[in-house]
Amino acid sequence: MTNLIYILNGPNLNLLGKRQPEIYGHDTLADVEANCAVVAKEFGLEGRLLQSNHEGQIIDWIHEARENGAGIIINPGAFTHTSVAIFDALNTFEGPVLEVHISNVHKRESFRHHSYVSLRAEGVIAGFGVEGYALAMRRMGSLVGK
Ligand code: CA2
Repeated sequence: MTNLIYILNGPNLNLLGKRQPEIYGHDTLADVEANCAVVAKEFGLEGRLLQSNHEGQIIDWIHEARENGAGIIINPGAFTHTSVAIFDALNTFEGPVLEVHISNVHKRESFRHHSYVSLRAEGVIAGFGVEGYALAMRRMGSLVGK
């Protein structure tokens, strides 16, 4: 049984901590990875954080997770609101899926209120800043950890 949790991030999230700190905060994806690693260890899990600006790459990683992932934490970025392809890929994954948004998407433009991924996710965290990732990892510990 694998203990690997994929932490997938979509377009523009490579800029985390570098642009628009008023919306997305000052922490970088490297900080997110470090915070998740601490929580993952508590539960005997390992996190693998990945980011891509390309939809197909994210789908390929979801397929990879089908082979060796125990769970997926995903912030699909803007693909959240547009991608039936990511939704379809997540539906081929058998473990738990948790959706994270740094900002409170429900307080923002109406086009951010709908998520294809939420139709698949066991849980959704939005508006908790980057802390949402570590909270999702804690929940993953309850769902699949030791
Ligand atoms: O709140 C979130 O986490 C989002 O998934 C972020 C997406 C947005 O399209 C979603 O509606 C909500 C945008 C990611 C942009 O990431 C940046 C990070 C830092 C600076 C600029 C962009």
